[in-house]
Amino acid sequence: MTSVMILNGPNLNLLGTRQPEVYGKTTLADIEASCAAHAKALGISVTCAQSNDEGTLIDHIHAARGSHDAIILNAGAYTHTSIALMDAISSVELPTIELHLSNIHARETYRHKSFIAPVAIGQICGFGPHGYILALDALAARLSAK
Ligand code: CA2
Repeated sequence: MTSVMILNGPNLNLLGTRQPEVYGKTTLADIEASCAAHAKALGISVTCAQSNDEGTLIDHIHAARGSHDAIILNAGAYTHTSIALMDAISSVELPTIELHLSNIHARETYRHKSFIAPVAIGQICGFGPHGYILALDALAARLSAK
């Protein structure tokens, strides 16, 4: 069975509890539950993880090699700063979708730069929690076509 790792980075554990005007009222647990349900309908499996620590995120990416077929990564603010995360994605050679709840291109200019984008197969941003569902659909289509 196709297996996807969904990895969320710093502060995303606070979703639904703080700044709902920016990031909405949906919690990370809600997102993970809807991803699990949608993955089941697609006939794929998902594993979800979140960390506020850059090194732990890199460890999850390394561990995905051999156990998962693809990654959905919302690296949070590390998107805009982390060459280490870029190198980790590059090294595992797994198709990775860069995901953001907000439209990073419509926000502050420092959010326009992504170190993940050059090593991702694509970027989904601006669709809120539904972006994760779009990412699962995109991966299901891509992996079944191979
Ligand atoms: O839009 C996204 O998904 C982001 O990855 C979210 C990051 C931000 O730094 C990126 O530029 C875009 C921030 C996540 C912070 O999450 C919070 C959730 C609730 C309350 C406070 C922060």
